[in-house]
Amino acid sequence: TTQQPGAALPAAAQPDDDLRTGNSVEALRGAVMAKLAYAVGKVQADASDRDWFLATALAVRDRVVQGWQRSYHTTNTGGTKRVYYMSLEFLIGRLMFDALTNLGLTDTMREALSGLGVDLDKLREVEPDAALGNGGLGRLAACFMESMATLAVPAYGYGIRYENGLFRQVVKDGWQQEYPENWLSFGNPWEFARPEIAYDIGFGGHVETHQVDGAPRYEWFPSETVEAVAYDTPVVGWRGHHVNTLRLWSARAGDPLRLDAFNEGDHVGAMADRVKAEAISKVLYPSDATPAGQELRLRQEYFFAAASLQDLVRRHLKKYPDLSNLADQAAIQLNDTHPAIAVVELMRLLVDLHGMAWDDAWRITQATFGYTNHTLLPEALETWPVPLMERMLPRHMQIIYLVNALHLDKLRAEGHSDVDVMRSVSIIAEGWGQQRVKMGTLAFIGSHRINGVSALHTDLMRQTVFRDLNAIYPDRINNKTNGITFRRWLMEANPALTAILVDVLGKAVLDDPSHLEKLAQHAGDPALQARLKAAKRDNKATLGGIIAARTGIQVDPDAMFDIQIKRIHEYKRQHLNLLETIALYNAIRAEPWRDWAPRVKVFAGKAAASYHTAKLIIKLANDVARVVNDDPTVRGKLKVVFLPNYNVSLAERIIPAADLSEQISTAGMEASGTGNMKLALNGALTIGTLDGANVEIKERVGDDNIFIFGLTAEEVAARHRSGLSARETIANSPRLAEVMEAVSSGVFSPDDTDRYRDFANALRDHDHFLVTADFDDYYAAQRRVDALWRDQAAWWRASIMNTARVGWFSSDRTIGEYARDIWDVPVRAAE
Ligand code: F58
Repeated sequence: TTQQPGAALPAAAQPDDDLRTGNSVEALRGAVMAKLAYAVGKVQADASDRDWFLATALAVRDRVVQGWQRSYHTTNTGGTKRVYYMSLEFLIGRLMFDALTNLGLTDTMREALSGLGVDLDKLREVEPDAALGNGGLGRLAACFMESMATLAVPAYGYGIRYENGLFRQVVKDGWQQEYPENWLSFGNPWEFARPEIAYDIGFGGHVETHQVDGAPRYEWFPSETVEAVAYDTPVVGWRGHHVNTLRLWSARAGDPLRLDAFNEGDHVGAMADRVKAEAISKVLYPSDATPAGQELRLRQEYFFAAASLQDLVRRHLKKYPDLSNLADQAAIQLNDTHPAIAVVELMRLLVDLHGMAWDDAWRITQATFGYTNHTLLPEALETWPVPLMERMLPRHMQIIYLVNALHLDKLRAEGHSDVDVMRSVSIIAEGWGQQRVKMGTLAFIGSHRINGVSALHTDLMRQTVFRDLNAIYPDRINNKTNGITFRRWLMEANPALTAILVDVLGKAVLDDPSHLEKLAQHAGDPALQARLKAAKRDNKATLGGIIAARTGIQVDPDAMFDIQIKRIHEYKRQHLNLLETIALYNAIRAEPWRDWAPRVKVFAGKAAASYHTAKLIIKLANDVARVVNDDPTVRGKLKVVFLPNYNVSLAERIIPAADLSEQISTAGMEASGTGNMKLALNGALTIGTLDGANVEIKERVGDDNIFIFGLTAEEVAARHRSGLSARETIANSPRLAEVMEAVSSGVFSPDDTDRYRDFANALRDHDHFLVTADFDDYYAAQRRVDALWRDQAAWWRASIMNTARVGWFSSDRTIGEYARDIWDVPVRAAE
């Protein structure tokens, strides 16, 4: 059809503010049409889904901005303390349904668009998934941002606006390949560029000392400066009461072009400085396999820490004459050690730039910072070579030495002398052939509170990595068990379940998840069970469609969906699951007539690009899938799927379709886990080890409603000390021996029979992650899962108990605890 020019333009009858803020079907429809015409520049007849998405997002954004400005005003005039959540990762995913849900506009918008012949759920799928994070740590930051807005905690998230988020995973012949994910290529309707908010960030150069009033003053003369430019994204909380800001920094070269060089014909060289400067915000987590990669990572850390501190100091000084009351006005939370250099930068700002006395500056710094630890794995604890620090941040290195010297002097004065203790609490590590700065120790010393992310993890922090520091400062370490935002992980991801919950429990459950507990009374109700089962079956059918589209594999929505979704890592033990899958496959083939509980095993997750074993595990999953899925004897009983390119949006589809949640890390290694919470909330039963937050999930859902197996953290530690051999374990388990032999000899890799030889031998020789030690117990637990599945009434009873009992894992509860115990800020009372 041909469209009359102008015919698609929005009705002039609509008053302007109605187009901006009106929430009726007509107002929203008019608003989207106006955006399509005037912001996107398209007529309806030519508009693609992407154009409609942009127009819709911009119309929704207008409605967010109102509350944003109100919140800004209230915070500014109220003189309330602000929270600054500093994180190198914000795994926010798609944002349209966050805004619609929290503003209560989803249904109205759906109706408004349908009047234009546009399907909101189709638009949902064209929004790029902002993958500005690797996994749990980044997603936690995103959930926290939403909960801080919900609880009206005045907060800024500070991070980096990576041009390329986490890579897009393509699986070719079973092998992972990485492709760049340019989420910004079609524009980002949620952000506001703030080119006027820009700070100079220095690198390199030298330090000069001069005397001021008889005392030395230090001045850093960087040899290079990069500009940090702000981009703001509003984060709207539940029911739209409060809106906070996620401020992400983009790197910009001071001078975009060396015009002299360009005019002399050196077109590429003329831009070299710019390329180097702007590399800082090019990619999330540059590979640290090379020195250049490590250096870039440290540049990212300092870049965003320094920009954020300049920003918050400027905000403070707009209101107060000096920085002496900074700690009363600002709480800065360090999301892991990645922003820990901020401790040193704040000292530099206070002492070198604002002339504050060292001791006062240190007191303020400590009172301002809190530090969250997310891992105890030694290989994941950040340390930086002193020579690199000295070259890149010479003044910071001096400050670190002084902080360390004063810290160790104070301990000596208090009577500490043990060399091992002094070595462990020193910020500088000797050895490995070179000195390194331990960022965890720096963050600990520079903070008034240090927290772990589950009860077990916090205990292990006290016993292992921070044992000596904890003995000296026993009040600093505290626990803050992670949580998830129920708006995204229940209401947006699983509208069918949400509708049932509202029906049974009343609308109040949307505001206060403690109402979920009442569901337990109905756990045995056959009618409720039937409704939930039907809703889950629909979710499984939808996921089945995605599986078929992406992999060509057909799955049966009536089979048990057994799900392991997370980064691929040996400590998370996807290979334990695969070995069990093979054992089950063998068992079914041996006795195909038995009444096996039909299962679909779904794996999804990305491996770090340079992590060879993790990539081999992906290949093994695909190899096992091919053999199992092609075998007619197990047809209808077992399917194996590796679903490529796991991300937040895919998680939103998988989680509501899960029956069984695999949380099978080596005990003591998974700090908390948060996928475990999302899956349990959506009614999946957990099979898991006593690790991370699984322990607390078990305490809440009850032993009958969870499948626990394997060594405890203590037993794992004892095993590691004893050095028990895996060969013996394998020899004692005929089932495991058979599986190991099959993998090792190439049963699943007939095209390359040596493919898994070394991998199998590594399990036989070291098995650091105790896959073999836990195998038999895991297999037995899986057979208990089968037995329960065969009793569907009992299964659904347990499923309901999971949903009913995990309300505590709301990130609103977690943020409430941070606000009370670490930040000392009030939160908005529940409705
Ligand atoms: C995760 N850490 C923990 N790190 O593994 C998980 O148990 C916990 O639930 C979660 O944090 C939230 O507390 C995590 O995701 C990373 O992604 C690192 C980021 C920096 C590069 C190496 C991975």
